[in-house]
Amino acid sequence: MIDLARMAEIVDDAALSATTIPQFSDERALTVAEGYEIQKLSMHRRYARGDKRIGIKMGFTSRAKQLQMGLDDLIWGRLTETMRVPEGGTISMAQYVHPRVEPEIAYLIKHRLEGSVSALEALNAVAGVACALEVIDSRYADFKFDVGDVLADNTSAAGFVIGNWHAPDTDMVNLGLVLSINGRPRQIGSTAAIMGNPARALVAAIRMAAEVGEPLEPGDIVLAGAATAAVELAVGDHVEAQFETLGSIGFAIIE
Ligand code: OOG
Ligand code: MG
Repeated sequence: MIDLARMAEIVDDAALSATTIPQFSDERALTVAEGYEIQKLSMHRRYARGDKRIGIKMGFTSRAKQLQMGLDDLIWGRLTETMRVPEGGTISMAQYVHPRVEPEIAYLIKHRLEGSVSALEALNAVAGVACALEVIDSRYADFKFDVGDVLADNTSAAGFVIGNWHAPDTDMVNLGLVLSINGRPRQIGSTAAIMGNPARALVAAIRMAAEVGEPLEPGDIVLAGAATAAVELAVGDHVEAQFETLGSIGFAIIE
């Protein structure tokens, strides 16, 4: 059996070269702990190349995503500087395998927070809230994985766009949103799809990051997880998401 460091190298190489790999679970299912350990080791390889962790992302926080992917464990992954895509910018298909986009909510952390906190305490530690789009790109063939696989693959994290920051007391519980591609609405939903209230995803993020000794720090970004199913992207697509109160964001895909 290959060791966790070797698996970290395999997922890291796949992400770097935008190529697919077979699921580790084809051989033997990884435990959740092993999945997170491989994720950590693979992210350390990225940091060694000069990339920097700038926050975390939550996954499977909505029923829509759980149903689409057939998994219902709450998961988290690390966001890095090179994943950030400017609002209104472009991404190059050459850097991805089979990217998808999903509408999310972002929080900007104001003070360090650790452990078990209430939603109110969590929101009091936030400097701003924004609408966001996440680009996910599983390194596994056919975008298929089990929970250990997806944790090892940094929960498919591949890019994200953040809209303008709004005041932290902006009501985020039930904001309507529309995700359109080339002007055609493809997903319609509400921020309430994220655990009934996206602040719950923030609470979970604070707890899970602290559990591994990487508590959220001032300036960190937290993505609360997709409110709808993810939509496949193709070269030439113009993606636009409109969120009630928070505004619109978008990007385009070039070759
Ligand atoms: C895993 C990542 C899930 C979300 O927002 O639920 C996620 C995947 O679906 O590939 O980012
Ligand atoms: Mg996501």
